[in-house]
Amino acid sequence: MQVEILGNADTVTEQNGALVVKTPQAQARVMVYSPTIIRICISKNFDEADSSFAVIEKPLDKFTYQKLTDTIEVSTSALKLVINKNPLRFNFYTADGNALSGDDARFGTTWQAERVINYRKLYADEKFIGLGEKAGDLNRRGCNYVNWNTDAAMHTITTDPLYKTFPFFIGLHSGLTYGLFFDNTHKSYFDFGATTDEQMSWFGADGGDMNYYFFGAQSIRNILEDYTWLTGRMEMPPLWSLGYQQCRWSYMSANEVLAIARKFREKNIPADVIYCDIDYMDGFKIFTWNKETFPDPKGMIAELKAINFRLVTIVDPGIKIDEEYAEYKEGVANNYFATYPNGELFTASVWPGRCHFPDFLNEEVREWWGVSFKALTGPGVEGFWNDMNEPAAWGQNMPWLVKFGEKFMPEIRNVYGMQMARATYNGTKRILNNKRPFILTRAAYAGTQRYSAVWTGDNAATDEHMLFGQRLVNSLGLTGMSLTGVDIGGFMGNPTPELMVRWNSLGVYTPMFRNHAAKGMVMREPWQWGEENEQVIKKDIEQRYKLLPYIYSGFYQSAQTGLPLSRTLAIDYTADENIFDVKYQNQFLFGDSILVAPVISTAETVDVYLPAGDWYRLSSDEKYTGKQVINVQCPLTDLPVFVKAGGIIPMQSIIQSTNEQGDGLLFIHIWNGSQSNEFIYYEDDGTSYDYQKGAYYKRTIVFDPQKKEIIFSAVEGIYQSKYSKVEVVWHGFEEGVLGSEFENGSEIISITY
Ligand code: MIG
Repeated sequence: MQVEILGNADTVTEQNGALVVKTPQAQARVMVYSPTIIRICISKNFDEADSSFAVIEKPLDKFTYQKLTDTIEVSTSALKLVINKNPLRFNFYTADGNALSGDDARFGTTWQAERVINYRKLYADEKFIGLGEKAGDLNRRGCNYVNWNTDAAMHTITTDPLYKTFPFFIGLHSGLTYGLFFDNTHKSYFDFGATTDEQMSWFGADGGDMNYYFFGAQSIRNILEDYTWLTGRMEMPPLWSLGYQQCRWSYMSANEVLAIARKFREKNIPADVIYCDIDYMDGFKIFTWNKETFPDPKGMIAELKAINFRLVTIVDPGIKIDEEYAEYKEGVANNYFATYPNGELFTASVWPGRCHFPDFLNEEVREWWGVSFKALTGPGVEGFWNDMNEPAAWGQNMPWLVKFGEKFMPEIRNVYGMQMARATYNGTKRILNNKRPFILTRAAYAGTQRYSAVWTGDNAATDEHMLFGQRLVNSLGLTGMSLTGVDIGGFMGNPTPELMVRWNSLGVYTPMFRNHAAKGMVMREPWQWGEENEQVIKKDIEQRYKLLPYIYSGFYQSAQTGLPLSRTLAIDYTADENIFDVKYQNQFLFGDSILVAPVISTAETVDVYLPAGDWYRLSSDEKYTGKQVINVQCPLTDLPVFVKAGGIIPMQSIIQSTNEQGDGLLFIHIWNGSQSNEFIYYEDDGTSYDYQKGAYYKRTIVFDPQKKEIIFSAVEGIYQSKYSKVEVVWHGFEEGVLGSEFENGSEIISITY
């Protein structure tokens, strides 16, 4: 096999706003998307359609560059790209000349047959974070990864690849930050200096173009904002999806579903969601119900609604080969399924038996899939769980000649799940009229945040999986995915009661709080762990419900800026070496002000690293000084959770579900500190899209310790808050500061203390 190395620039021209540089091997196009985002696409045959599943923005029409003797320099207000012409290499600098990242001078971009690889300079102190759902440590330096969406059943904490593909990472060195998104759907590779004698890092793919976006903003927050500007942000999720979710493979009948839901209400354990896994269907045929065990879905869902439960049902992509089955007949008649190159339908076996697989890359197929959800929305389902969409079948390896439209499996696999989620989201959104659907998907590609939440697949009931899961959630947050979760309690195996309790307490601080277990595992509901544990689990779930005003505002922030709810400490404490220590790497900020230290179930005390600033333990208000390791008690009743000094956390009284009106009291908790702080409080009806037409309630709460003042800005938006009274709750202030209450009007309120 030949190696081709990108050679000398022959010509430099301008075409539709792009700078086009031709070499004997390929042409490179340089496009500027914003002052901090520059795209390079090196291709042997550039496709003028230039489509992307991930990117939703277009390049600028014009940008500034300068042709010099040996180089071309592209300049924006933030970045300088120096293009060496002979041979063609790309090097990025900040506008003031600090080297951010660039090609390895010897190799740069290369091809070996269809495989295209970019070799890059590696800095001695360079760290790498990102890639979403990937095994390993927070700092990915010295590791290598493959993106190839896989049904990773029985995976361990070192398994790679897993279910999803997010070819986006952030590099950190010399006090600088940059991001790189490789928008290529083929099987891809990332090597962060794993086996190059510290000489290079590299990434590439089995086919397609060397097509990447370089992000040069000088903070991780700004890089995430840019990345989610480019690939889109999540919409406001339905509020009910942020409550407690009870799942199992499977609640086997309508009676069982109802009995479980009723038991939550009898026991006064808050919950919002119950799931039907695959057994609700008739022979695993998607969009059907088992007539014996679920004889009256509409009646069942009406009963669930009457006690404020929502139902989420699973759908898999595989459509059973069955002449009596509408979706099979329609799919065959309209050529909606993946084929072999000779036109025969591709068949593989999965739960329903022999199946065909919808071509979700085809718009018409997505429309058809979307409309088919009427069988589920008709009886009242509002949440749709997309499983097995890597795509999975028994035996895993679908042949590479399977065809989707004009494209083949090697190019499609990594986006198949995302396109299924897209079809599910767009379809159900339309059918549900003005109601927000909840979509959950297992497979994903960059940009999936626009359509769906994700969970991390089949984990196991061990302490190590619990900690690993938190790392996955934190890392998914670095790729635009904010509404994420793991199977709490562990999918495979049975947790000890201690692990169940501990994991549930961490679930309170997981963006999606869902308890799930595999078939054959012991029952997992909160009351299965003995009376005493039940009370602890209940109290933790209640804590989740108290925090919902804070959590919902946090998702508003995700929807506005792309900042995730669960944030690795690397986002805000990038320069602090200690946060990368494997001992502390699982710690995270949950929203702006809460720091959580995950801890195994058997520990009675744990070392926690508190970054710079002052911190209070949430459960006791005990105060600590940061930039040091503290050792704290961590009984199962008290996960180590801290609040940043100056933290502002809106909370509500306990409710049993988000459908309840509550007592109308909004508590604004404030922890004293020397630094001023602000919090954007956001509220809307939680279920409709009216917020997009102004029906929201938003105000900025400012804590100003210099002026000893707390200011609630005037309210923006026309939504009437469901809280009629606001009460400030003071933590760490001098004795004598009393509770301050006011009617929740829309004017500015200032409270001095
Ligand atoms: O082959 O639907 O990850 O959450 O319970 C297993 C049954 C199929 C895998 C999912 C899991 C789900 C299970 N599914």
